[in-house]
Amino acid sequence: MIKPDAVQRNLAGEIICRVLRKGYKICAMKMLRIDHDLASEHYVEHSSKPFFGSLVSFVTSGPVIAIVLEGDGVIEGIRRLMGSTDPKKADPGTIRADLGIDMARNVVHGSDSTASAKREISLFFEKNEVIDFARCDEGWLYP
Ligand code: IDP
Ligand code: MG
Repeated sequence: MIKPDAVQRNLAGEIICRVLRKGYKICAMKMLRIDHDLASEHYVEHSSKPFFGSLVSFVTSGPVIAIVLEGDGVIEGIRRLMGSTDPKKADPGTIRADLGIDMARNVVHGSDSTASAKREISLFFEKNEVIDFARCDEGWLYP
């Protein structure tokens, strides 16, 4: 997910470009304004943390772009492209190090496991909104 700070700063193209250049496929994408309930559900694992309130208000402060990606090892791969949660500690060359400002304004969210990806995708997308490339012509499978 491209967070509101990145949408506001017109960084969405740069972020999507990095992800596509790596070879991952976009299976679904939508811009939306997350409401309080969806944000709370999305970040439920952090509901007891002291930063939960500010996290929810930040992620609901403006539009986000939710994206479903496909690719070999995509979950771990995207987390590597994103870099550490704190942009100040993230490795140079990662999205968060290069574009992020601080813990809140760290420009992107990425699912951290297959289970959380499934859960999060279902919060944002209907099944028929997600492209299944395996059901497209062979040429679409891999570049
Ligand atoms: P992640 O986004 O790298 O998976 P998580 O630990 O899942 O990091 O935290 C979710 C989001 O909550 C982070 O991206 C960050 O924006 C925010 N966050 C995490 N830890 C802190 C903190 O200690 N202070 C403020 N915000 C935090
Ligand atoms: Mg996380």
